[in-house]
Amino acid sequence: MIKLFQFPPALDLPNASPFCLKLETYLRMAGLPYENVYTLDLRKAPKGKLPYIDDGGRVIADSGLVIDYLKQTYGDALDLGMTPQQAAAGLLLRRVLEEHLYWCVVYFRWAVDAGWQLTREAFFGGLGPPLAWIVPRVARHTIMRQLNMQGLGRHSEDEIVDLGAADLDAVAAMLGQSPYMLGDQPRSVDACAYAFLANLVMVPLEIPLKRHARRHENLVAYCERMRARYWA
Ligand SMILES: N[C@@H](CCC(=O)N[C@@H](CS)C(=O)NCC(=O)O)C(=O)O
Repeated sequence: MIKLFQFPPALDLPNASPFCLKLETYLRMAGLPYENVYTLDLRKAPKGKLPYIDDGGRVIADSGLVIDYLKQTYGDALDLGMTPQQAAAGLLLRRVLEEHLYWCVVYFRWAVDAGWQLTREAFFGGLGPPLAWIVPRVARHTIMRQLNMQGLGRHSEDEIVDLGAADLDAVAAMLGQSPYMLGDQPRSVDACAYAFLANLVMVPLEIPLKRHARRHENLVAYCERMRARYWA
């Protein structure tokens, strides 16, 4: 059985890490049996990040590379018959969500004080002293450095709202009135879209981007549709 190493559930979602939620949603969409191994320990993660899997001794890290491996090993019924245009649109959507919108959300969760209070409680509230004093500080410091190195953390708060809002507007326009991101059928990219959108729309973290996402009724309905189908 596939072992899925990921953070424990938080923020009223199966996972407050969009990458972890993406991979678990994909496993459910593909109908692959798996078992969760919840951890906060990144030292054993092959690339120092979660999620990763152990499939009978084959350890693979990175949600996208894991999904590629799962498709090659167990088949790819979800994406069967996709046109090259659909495949390209799916890839572009993933890149926007994972490489850009993600950092906007990270900024409001970790760098802005109001978000940080809730993030600290949700992710580290279970730790006792002395870890409760050390781990959140170190984690926040690391993430602030990542934000700065990535570049997004150098913008002002208002600029980051506008940048993230533009991503959300584009995703909402792409979805339109379709039930799924690439049309009538759920595809593997929906695991990613659901994970990133639910981490805004469905969490009790009142950040400006959540308000913006919730103004798009089709995005809210999409999250509810995906949750009902794969997470009921
Ligand atoms: N490209 C990776 C990204 C995974 C990722 O960024 N995971 C974050 C949680 S959302 C993490 O483990 N961060 C810990 C750190 O960077 O120290 C994937 O698709 O799995």
